[in-house]
Amino acid sequence: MNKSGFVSIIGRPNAGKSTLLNRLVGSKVAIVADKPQTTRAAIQGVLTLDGAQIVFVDTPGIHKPDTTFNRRMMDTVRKALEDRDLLLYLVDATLPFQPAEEQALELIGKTAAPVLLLLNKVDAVKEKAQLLPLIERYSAMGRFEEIFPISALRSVGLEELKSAIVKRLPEGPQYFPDDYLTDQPERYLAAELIREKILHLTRQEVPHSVAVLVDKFEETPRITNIAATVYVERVGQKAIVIGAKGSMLKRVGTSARLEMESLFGRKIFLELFVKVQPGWRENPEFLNAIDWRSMAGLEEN
Ligand SMILES: Nc1nc2c(ncn2[C@@H]2O[C@H](COP(=O)(O)OP(=O)(O)OP(=O)(O)O)[C@@H](O)[C@H]2O)c(=O)[nH]1
Ligand SMILES: [Mg+2]
Repeated sequence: MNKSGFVSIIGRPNAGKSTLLNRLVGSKVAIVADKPQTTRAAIQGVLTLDGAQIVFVDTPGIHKPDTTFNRRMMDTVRKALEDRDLLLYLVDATLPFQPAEEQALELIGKTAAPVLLLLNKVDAVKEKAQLLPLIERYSAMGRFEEIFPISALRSVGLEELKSAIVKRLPEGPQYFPDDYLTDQPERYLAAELIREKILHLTRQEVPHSVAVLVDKFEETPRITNIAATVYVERVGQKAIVIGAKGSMLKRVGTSARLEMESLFGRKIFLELFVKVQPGWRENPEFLNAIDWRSMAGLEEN
């Protein structure tokens, strides 16, 4: 008998959802950064086990949207709550209960799927007793079937978690081949890796203002030629992303290229450009252009 199903990973920004997805599928499919709203689209990561296939869906952090772009992100989250076999609700357990968590909990209150609560980042919690008030607070809601303390970063508690997930999956076919890891095209992952490096190297308002579009993705027998444009919202941000004599853009390009070479298993030639696109977060055409699913005419799932 084979089991399979769709499992969405949800929670507040920065809880560690993308880190968890990468650990669960054993490969980097989603970018990770210590900045809220790193993930902007739903990303599938597929784990194929003996007799079971789990399609995880990583989602943007649940937040109060203030731009058209952020409203689209929240639409993505809402879609990822529909028709799921199971939801994983991730919380940063190094923090006391956050009032902002209420909005996120309200969303899952309206869904039908069973939910597991994952108290993440326990590697950074010195006194385990610190978890007790959180456990009490969340148990009292009566919405969670089970609570797992985990560390996505250090892969602690993930085997128990996988077993608990498989146990709850319905009987079903294997949807994807054994070696299938994600629904994202390499072209989109390349843009994401470039954005990740910028998130790591810049701060304050720059991360939110950055979008990356791959203009060329050309595979030749020896090398893949990639050209991408980094969009920012203001001239000052362009200066930051380029850096003195191009030093910042060079660091971004080199680290993105090295990671692409290791992930794609090929030599990469990467060219980066920086452009100012004022107000892109309110520009529907631009938002469609950075959303690979809408470009490919695909529905979100
Ligand atoms: N100490 C510790 N840090 C973690 C753990 N999991 C994730 N992090 C860190 O938390 C930060 C956010 O991780 P992400 O995986 O990007 O979080 P996210 O929930 O996907 O965030 P958004 O995409 O912005 O919603 C990164 O700096 C991670 O390294 C963990 O188990 N322990
Ligand atoms: Mg994320």
